[in-house]
Amino acid sequence: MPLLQAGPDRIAAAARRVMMRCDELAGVTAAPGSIERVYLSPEHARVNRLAAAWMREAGLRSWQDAAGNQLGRIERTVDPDPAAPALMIGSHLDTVIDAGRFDGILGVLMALEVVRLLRDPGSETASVPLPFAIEVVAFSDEEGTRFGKALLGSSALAGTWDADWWELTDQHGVTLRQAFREFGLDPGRVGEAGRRPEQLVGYLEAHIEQGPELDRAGSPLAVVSSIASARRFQVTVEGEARHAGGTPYDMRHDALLGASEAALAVERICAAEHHIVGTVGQFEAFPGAVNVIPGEAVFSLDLRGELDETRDRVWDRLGRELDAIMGRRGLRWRAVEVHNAPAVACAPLLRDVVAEGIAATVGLDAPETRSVSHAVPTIFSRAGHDAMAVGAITDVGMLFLRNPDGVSHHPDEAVSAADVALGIRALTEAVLQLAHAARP
Ligand code: HGY
Ligand code: MN
Ligand code: MN
Repeated sequence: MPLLQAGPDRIAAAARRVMMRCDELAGVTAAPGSIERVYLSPEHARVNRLAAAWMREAGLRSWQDAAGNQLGRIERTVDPDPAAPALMIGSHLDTVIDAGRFDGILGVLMALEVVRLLRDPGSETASVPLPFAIEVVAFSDEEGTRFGKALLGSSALAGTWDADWWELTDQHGVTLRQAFREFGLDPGRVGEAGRRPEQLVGYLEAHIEQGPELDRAGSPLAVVSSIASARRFQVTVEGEARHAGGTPYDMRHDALLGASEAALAVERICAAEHHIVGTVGQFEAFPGAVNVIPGEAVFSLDLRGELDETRDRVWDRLGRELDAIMGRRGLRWRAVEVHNAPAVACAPLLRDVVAEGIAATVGLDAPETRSVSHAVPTIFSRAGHDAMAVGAITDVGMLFLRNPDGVSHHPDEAVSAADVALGIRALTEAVLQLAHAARP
């Protein structure tokens, strides 16, 4: 029995507001004509101010934490207590370069609409007692675009910040420590962003699917089962720079060709595995002169898998393959790991309430004998999310929305207002189902 009492017009208006705000946030960019908003940038500060204003307008108390995450909170209606544990709902506001306007942003804005619906004095929903506080979170760096290490904002909130990260540098050589200070944050106080498990009831994140499964299945929504484990490396190949004209092939140690063979080996080896993907997204050759054989090549490797073990086995296999390639070409190679996030399973209770929310929204009647979770589309997320970091301290659950053609990390990223309306209804219903299950 759905707990959310809100007419279709109310939900449609909420979806329109979300779509309008996605467009507004898309205009906050370091690169006019495209979307680029990285950690600790002026654009980050601007969207935090916007998010804070929207949080306050929705009735939340709002603050920026010691890692630059923007948060808002409403207290529980049952025995209000500012120290009461909170259900956290949100996603991230940072982007990749030349990004789409929904990755992360949609989840933050949908969370705000959930709170508006829960507090809507006109609706029956406001009468459902809330046994936990609700916090909306806009994480500040999920992508890792600026410093290479992803999930910095959510890692700070999870209390898993690593002091080694302070020396990470961006493309201009600015360290994370310097960028913190320039943004107005104190590196020595980043620990204050950390939350303890007992402060949280759980974490829910709505996100566009960054793949084509829902579109192919004709389903608007899905519950996420688990989130892929990820490792990121920077691989350097060293050969010998020589004259492009005078050097015969039997004397060449061309780093670019070795790295190119390695990139093709990544595709060949990962494609032969189940649920493993490897991507070379950055590739540079040095000295980068048209008439010099590249003496060095550097490329990124983004390696993901459903299980840590299979992902690590493939990494070992790739290492042996690179040894063979570089040995044959008289090259040397090394890899520096810049990111490592273990696979995270979504919690059964949160999977169930998200499934209940979807079922109530799309009208799925689960057979009595089986939990509704079995009747609702369920997806393993190959994309990484802040939920991976937050999973270190609390249960996590995710709701996916259909993304036509599955395009993401690209300006053509899309979601329909109709699916956003369904997503808002499902997410709100999930929160109400959780409140109902948690009632004293
Ligand atoms: O890379 C990812 O999977 C996420 O979009 N940051
Ligand atoms: Mn994202
Ligand atoms: Mn992303």
